[in-house]
Amino acid sequence: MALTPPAGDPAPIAEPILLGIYRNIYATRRFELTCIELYRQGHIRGYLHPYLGEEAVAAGACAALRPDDYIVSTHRGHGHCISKGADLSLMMAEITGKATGYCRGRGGSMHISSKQVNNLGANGIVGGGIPIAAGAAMGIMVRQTDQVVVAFFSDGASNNGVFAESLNMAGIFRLPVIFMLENNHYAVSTPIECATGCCDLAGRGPAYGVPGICVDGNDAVAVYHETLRAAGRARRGEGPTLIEAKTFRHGGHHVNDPGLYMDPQALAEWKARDPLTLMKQVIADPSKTRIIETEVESELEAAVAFALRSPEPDVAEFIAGIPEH
Ligand SMILES: Cc1ncc(C[n+]2csc(CCOP(=O)(O)OP(=O)(O)O)c2C)c(N)n1
Ligand SMILES: [Mg+2]
Repeated sequence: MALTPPAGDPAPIAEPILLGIYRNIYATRRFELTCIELYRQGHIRGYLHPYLGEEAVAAGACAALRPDDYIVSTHRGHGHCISKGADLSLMMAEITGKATGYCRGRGGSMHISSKQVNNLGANGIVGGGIPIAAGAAMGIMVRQTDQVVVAFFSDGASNNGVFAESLNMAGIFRLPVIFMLENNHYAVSTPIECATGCCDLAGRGPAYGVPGICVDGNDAVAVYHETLRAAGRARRGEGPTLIEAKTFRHGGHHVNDPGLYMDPQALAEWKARDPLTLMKQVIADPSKTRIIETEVESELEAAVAFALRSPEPDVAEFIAGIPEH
């Protein structure tokens, strides 16, 4: 399979970018653990799909983007939103269904979106965000700006028809879109080996004229470099890229799924390569990571307090209004 080989010797990353990546991995980790706690206490209802273990994909990818670039997210989308720069208080209020949230409490965890940070939205429909990203990229092409769109989605979504249709369209029109396939090796309880006969999903890209690249999704720095390269190609009018970031969930599909079907040895191996630990090793200065951790903890504490004291949406206005932020 003709995959584009990983390019060697990327330029070193400036320290503020590395610290930003660490901040987003740490913030996502702590945000997800806090959400699980709030779910157990009954403050969050419905489904909750933690991004635990996959944080480096969003943090690495979004660090390579500009504020005016777009992302399209998934049902497992808190990490994408945080890494694109979202406010933790407005996110927490949204996820707890409060009127002060990003979408006035109407979206919740699986439909959070934010005009402020150009997050075109999470999506409860698996694969539903992929054509939205291609459409947004078409809009960029028509407006002739040099923005890019990153579509996050996972292995299960890549077996849906919309994946093929979107890659085909992106290949034809050379759309400025990056397809970020977060291969966490499961779609609910179905392991990837039972869902596809091919081993590298990035290999599907060249079939549509889209370069396909595999990257270690637990290595945020590697994800950053590949995204930066793909974004550069897109901005120069050279078209889309499919990046397969290989990673693993640290638990079940959703908060109430103990994940007993997961291969314990694989889980242990991936946990030993925890993206948070790996990024801490890259920074290699505990005094710097400690400052970030302290800042995130107080932001998170304020976010929970804000969400819990915020009012529920007014039922009388339920069908009126669009997201404010
Ligand atoms: C179109 C569609 N089919 C099925 C579902 C039910 N469903 C919700 S999550 C999920 C698994 C998705 O797997 P994957 O795309 O690998 O995402 P991951 O959960 O691994 O992030 C399924 C089948 C859905 N929400 N939408
Ligand atoms: Mg998956």
